[in-house]
Order: sequence, then structure tokens, then C-alpha cells
Amino acid sequence: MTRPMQQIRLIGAPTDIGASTRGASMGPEALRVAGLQATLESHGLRVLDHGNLIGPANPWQPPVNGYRHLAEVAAWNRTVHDAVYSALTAGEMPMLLGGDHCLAIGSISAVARHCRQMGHPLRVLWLDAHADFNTHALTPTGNTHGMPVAVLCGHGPPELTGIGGTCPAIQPSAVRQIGIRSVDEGEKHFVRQSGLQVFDMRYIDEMGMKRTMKAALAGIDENTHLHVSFDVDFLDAVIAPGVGTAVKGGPTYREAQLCMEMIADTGRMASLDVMELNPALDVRNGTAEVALELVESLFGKSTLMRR
Ligand code: 4U7
Ligand code: MN
Ligand code: MN
Ligand code: MN
Repeated sequence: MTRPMQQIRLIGAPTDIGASTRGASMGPEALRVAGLQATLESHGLRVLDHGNLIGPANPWQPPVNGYRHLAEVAAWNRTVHDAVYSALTAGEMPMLLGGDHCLAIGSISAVARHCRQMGHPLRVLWLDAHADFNTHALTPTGNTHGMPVAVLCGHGPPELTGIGGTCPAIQPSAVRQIGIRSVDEGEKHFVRQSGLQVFDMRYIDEMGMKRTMKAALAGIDENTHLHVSFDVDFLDAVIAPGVGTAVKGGPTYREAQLCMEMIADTGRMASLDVMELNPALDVRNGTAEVALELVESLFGKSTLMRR
């Protein structure tokens, strides 16, 4: 297999500003402790660890007008946007180490900006137990990690929807959601209304992961920028207890591996988020290790030589 030796840039974003369970702020370090850089390098990849971004502390306040910590969430996302955008401009592949999933606003708005400039079609794979399509009016919690897809599609406060310079940053038609099994009542209607393509667990149960991924990856071409936003709670809670919002009934280890391998086979992945890992809830860093094994597959590790 010939792949261009693109440098991977690790960007740590140690915050749980968008969540109501503390601890995702320790996610970047847990991935490093699991051996992220050395493991990827052992597969011949070039990896540069840019260290951690800096942002406001978590003030731990209740929601105001349907948002918790909006000012701090905006500050973190502006910083993430700038870091991801500068990696893309430098020709590197950004890998965001979360941190809670609200930070996908900064990450994906930067990717979308880059794609607009380069004329690349964008496809976002949203691997998650949750649709993350709440608004301030729909949210049962006020937590912005339940809102990033809606914000990216233009539904949210201007201090978040405007971060990538163009609102909306992306169209719902650019997104494929996979593994979904927890959607709030109001959010359900909004997902349906928006036309988001959702491959929920029922779909995966009936069709299997292979056909699911074929459908989710259909239509991408050699120009497509594939962005993977991997919320670790995508995985079944049995294999990934170290997340703040675990939901049972997710993909098994093998199903998740196949999902990642089929993404790797496209050769189009150009940016990645690994989000919501919560070491405070983990057991001996096992969830970080599972996440790393899946990331290895995303970068093309396979059991045998493939042709
Ligand atoms: B994650 C929730 F109400 N839907 O909005 C909400 F159930 O990034 C959970 O996917 C959101 O982990 C989970 O707060 C956000 C809740
Ligand atoms: Mn999420
Ligand atoms: Mn989730
Ligand atoms: Mn979560």
C-alpha cells in the first residue's frame, strides 16, 4: 500500500467544560499514557505531539438560558479551531485528544473552513451513542457536549456557530451518524426534521456493521476529506466504561474494529477527534487502551497484509 507520509499532529484539549460529569479533562493524558505516539510510530507513522491547549477552568455553574458555561465553551472552541486549522494549513493531519465532545465545534469548523478553501467535499463520520443535536431550547441538561452537531449545522448561539467564519459550518447532508442509541425526545424530532443520516443501533443490528459502513461511506471520492469524530461512548459500555455518559447496547469490540478498518480502507481520513474519554471512571486505563487499538485500525493496522 502506498500512502503519503503525512505527519499526524496530536492536539490535547484537556477540559470537561461542556459536560456535567467531570473527568474528560484527563483524556489527553490517558491516551498518552496508553502509548498513543509510540504505538502509531510503530506502524511507520510520523507523529508530532503538540502538547495541550490552554483554556478557562471549569467554573462548575448551572445552565444560563439553556447553556452551561457558554463563554468558556466558546473560548475553548476558538482555541481548538485555531490549532486544528493551523495543522491543516501546515499539511498535517490533526488528531484532537479530548476533552468533551463540545470541542468538535472548533475542530470541525476548522476542517470545514479548510475544505471550503481547498474545494474538497467534506464527509463527517460521527461515531457516538448520542446524536449531539440539541439546542438551548431542546436540551434537558444545558451541556454543550450534547449540541455540537446542531451548532455546526447553524443551530446555536452566534459565539459558537460563527467560529469557523461561515455559518452554518456544514450541511446535515455532510454527516453520517453511526452507533446512535440515546436521543432525547425533542432532539429526535429535530434530527428527523434536519434530514441527518443516522445509522442507529437498530440499523446496525439488522444490517450488520459491514453494510452499515458501506452505506455511510457511499459517495466519497478521491477528493473527499473524511473527518472522523470518535466519541468513545460509541463503544458498548462493557468494553468502554471510562466515559461520562455510557450507554449499553453499543458496537462490540469486533464491530467497532470493522468500522475503523473500513474507514481506513478508504484512505481518505484526513482529520480525527478522539473525545469523551474519562479516566476518572475508567479501570486501569483500559478504555484508553481500547480506544488506542481502534485508532490503530483507523490508521490502517490490519491482521494480515491486505491487497
Ligand atoms: B456526548 C444528553 F440529555 N443528550 O444533551 C444531553 F442525555 O458528547 C447527553 O455524546 C449528551 O457524550 C451526550 O445532555 C453528549 C442527555
Ligand atoms: Mn458525543
Ligand atoms: Mn456520546
Ligand atoms: Mn459523553
